[in-house]
Amino acid sequence: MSVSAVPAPNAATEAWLSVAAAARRLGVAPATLRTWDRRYGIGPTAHTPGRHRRYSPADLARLELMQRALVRGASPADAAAYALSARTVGPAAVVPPVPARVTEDGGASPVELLEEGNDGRVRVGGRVLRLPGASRAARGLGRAALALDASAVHRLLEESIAASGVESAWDDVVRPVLAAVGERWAHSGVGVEIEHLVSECVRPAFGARAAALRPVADARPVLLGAMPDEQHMLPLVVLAAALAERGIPCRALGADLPVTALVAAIRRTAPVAVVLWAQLPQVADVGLLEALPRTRPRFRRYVAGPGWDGVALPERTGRLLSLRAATATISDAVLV
Ligand code: B12
Repeated sequence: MSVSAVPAPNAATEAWLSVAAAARRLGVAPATLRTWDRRYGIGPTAHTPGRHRRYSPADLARLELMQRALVRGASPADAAAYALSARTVGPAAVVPPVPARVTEDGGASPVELLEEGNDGRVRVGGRVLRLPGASRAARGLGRAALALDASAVHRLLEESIAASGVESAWDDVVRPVLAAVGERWAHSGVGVEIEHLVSECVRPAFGARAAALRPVADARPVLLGAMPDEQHMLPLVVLAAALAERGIPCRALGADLPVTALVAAIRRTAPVAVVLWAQLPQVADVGLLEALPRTRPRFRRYVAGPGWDGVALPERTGRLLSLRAATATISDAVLV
């Protein structure tokens, strides 16, 4: 049990809100508040002198707890039960631990399917993300992303990585959300801020995992970089973490890597392998691959990312098609 600073009701000093005002405050539709009230009994608890039911500060605090639990992946029924179980004592409320469901993918409960429209969408305050067939953890991450709740996004990422490892956290939780955010942008032109916020959380979460692991002593590193003019590089951060889980050291050189910097890094680190990411087709430049220096001992050359689709690759250049395939291929090549 943990104690939080949820404000106790103070009818004398704080305004009681109508459904519409409470909905605005919480960033949800008024219909959602009415549904929560009807279905889970989490609504206004008292009447004002007029006949309309209004939300007190304590009611709002309870709904905020419910939202927090939803963002962490709890079903609406569990989230409401959790919020209703919080006791208000004096100036602070005593709340039980948030029911997190980050590690399991038991499928949605009937109640949750009903709440989410049975169409694989998650909704926050009128914003919608399509996540058909996604895990419960991915839906929680989707909600946190839509709410622009960076600390919840970060916590969910850390919990997913700790619970199921880098590969599952990426493939089953993060990747579906990124793809859905990208789709939303492609169809509506909105949500770039969500893309940025999730990216800014993914980088440190997976980076911290890599930094926490000790590589095999004296192993030659794998160099990871995104092609010049390529800003997309999250899959490389994740690959570095997945390789770190196998003791393989990496030097992640980030986005938009100039050729001269790549060549300098190859000469200085004598890598065992080089991986070049192209998300966009226009940056997938075969000429750059051919211009890489020859070294002794040699390094293996790989390309990855959808930008290389359909590109005829030069000899002795491998194509990595997924995180798991990349981890396995590089591990096999390096740990011989
Ligand atoms: C996050 C993001 C950004 C971030 C990048 C942050 C960062 N530090 O990486 C920012 C905001 C910078 C950005 C910018 C832009 N973006 Co952007 N972005 C994305 C988003 C949402 C995720 C990118 C990502 O990490 N994908 C990785 C995974 C999630 O993609 P995936 O398709 O599931 O993965 C496939 C493979 O890559 C492979 N795979 C998956 N993971 C891994 C891991 C490894 C190691 C390997 C080997 C393989 C592998 O398996 C999948 C099956 O093929 C995508 C949407 C999307 N679907 O990818 C758009 C997307 C890539 N962006 C797009 C665009 C157009 C842009 C911009 C031009 C415009 C804009 N939105 O501002 C700029 C480009 C800037 C530039 N010059 O590079 C388009 C690209 C369309 C195209 N094919 O040309 C996309 C597809 C959005 C869309 N639906 O239209 N973006």
